[in-house]
Amino acid sequence: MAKNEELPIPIYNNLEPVYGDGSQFEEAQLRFDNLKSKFLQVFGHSPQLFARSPGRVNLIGEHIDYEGYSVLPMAIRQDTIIAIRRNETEKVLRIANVNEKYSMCTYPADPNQELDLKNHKWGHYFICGYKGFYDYAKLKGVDVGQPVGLDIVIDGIVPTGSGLSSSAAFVCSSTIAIMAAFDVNFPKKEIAQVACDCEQHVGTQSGGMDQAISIMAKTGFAELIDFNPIRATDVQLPTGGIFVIAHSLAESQKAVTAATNYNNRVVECRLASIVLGIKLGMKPEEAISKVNTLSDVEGLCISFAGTHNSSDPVVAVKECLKEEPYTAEEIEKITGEKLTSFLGNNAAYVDVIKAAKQYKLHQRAAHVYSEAKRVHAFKDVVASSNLNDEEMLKKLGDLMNESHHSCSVLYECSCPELEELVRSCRDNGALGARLTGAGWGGCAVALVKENIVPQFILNLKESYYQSRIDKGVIKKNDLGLYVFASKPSSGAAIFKF
Ligand code: NG1
Repeated sequence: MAKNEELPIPIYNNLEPVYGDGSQFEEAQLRFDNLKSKFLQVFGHSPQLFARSPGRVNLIGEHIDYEGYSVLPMAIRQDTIIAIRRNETEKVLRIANVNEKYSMCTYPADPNQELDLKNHKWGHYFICGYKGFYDYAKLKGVDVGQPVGLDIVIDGIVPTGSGLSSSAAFVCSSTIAIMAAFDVNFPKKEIAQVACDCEQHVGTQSGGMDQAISIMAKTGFAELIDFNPIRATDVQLPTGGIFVIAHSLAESQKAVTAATNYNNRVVECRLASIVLGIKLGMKPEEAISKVNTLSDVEGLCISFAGTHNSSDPVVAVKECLKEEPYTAEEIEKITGEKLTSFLGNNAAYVDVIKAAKQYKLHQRAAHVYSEAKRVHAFKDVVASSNLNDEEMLKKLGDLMNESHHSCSVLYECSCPELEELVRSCRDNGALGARLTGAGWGGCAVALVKENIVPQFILNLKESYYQSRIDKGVIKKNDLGLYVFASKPSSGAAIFKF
């Protein structure tokens, strides 16, 4: 049987395979009906087809996908649905949204257009998929003819700025919808890579986790996602534990803060890996041209650790990178080259260099290597035959707590609200809790024993949310949108009714 990642995106003629036959099905039915009416109302004709892709919660492995390391997320039921139709008469892309908050965006039907990143618009995420589709069709030698107009309506229910990957759900569903509108389909692993690469048009130098899980998820399983090439391995979680997702209510504006937060960390990791390479024997020119990520120099770090009777790359980090932050000048002295000269060909990196005052190479590298280990430890616990479910859950919770500590202290991607929320989850009986996704706001994920989930959520409402309801930050009736239990859901799909 072909592996999941080798298969094309499934095409269904009814909602059941994705949404089951319970209340989720009814909710989906309503959304699809509504989307169809909106499409008819805005464009005066019916959509050709629909595509959907889910958000995700990352269970462990934060900020390491772009360093080439495996991560362990699961898809959530919240998704983005797109209705699409080719429009041969008008050569424009008209992108509407069922949510009135987002007014219609129009773009030329030109796959070579550049996105205006200084003027961020919600429709940009669709254009990422549009550009990605044309680039990939060209690469594969698939003739899709001259660009035509597209009419699109979007319905996204993955909360934005929450670390649950609303952006990837949007980009993946866009990419798939466009492919389906042109009657082409590719293996899931290729689409995941295309969606990952093309999301970079919006300015973040993201890794491939979100797109990979959104495309390849399977109901009932978390997935261990490996990169280069992208692969997904099913991970069956132990029974008796449930993941509860809770929003800190601090919005994480990843695209807007990229230069000081997300992309800054990508650059710090790149610099850490180059400096490690040089300190461990590489020539500066060689390190600059060959080393891109911390995984590229892991072998050198492990060899070094071996001389200290260890196999832990963090030993090399401790020995070779000072704890005090580096200035640009200090790094340039080691590399013998200006940062702008070897990072200058990437506009996002240039923005980082302009904004950064110092670079915390030691801390970022220590986080990445230790977090990469925790992912494997998590997978090994789940696969272990010597532990009962109770013992497994306890160990998984401990790993999640360690991951949070590392994100917070070494990677500095937490924020006061997330710290309070994670503490509150633990105080209310979670076996483990951590920030999830990019951080700097957004959600926490807590591992909770199944039999206490309702009480846990009630207590969390009292301890974390009530004061925010009182201050008018959220409405009491909307609480279900901000804190909910989640089971592993299915991945991307196309619907032709
Ligand atoms: P979110 O939480 O969706 O912003 C981002 C990146 C991931 C990964 C995590 C941190 C995108 C689309 N996704 O996720 O690739 O690096 O941060 O682990 O930028």
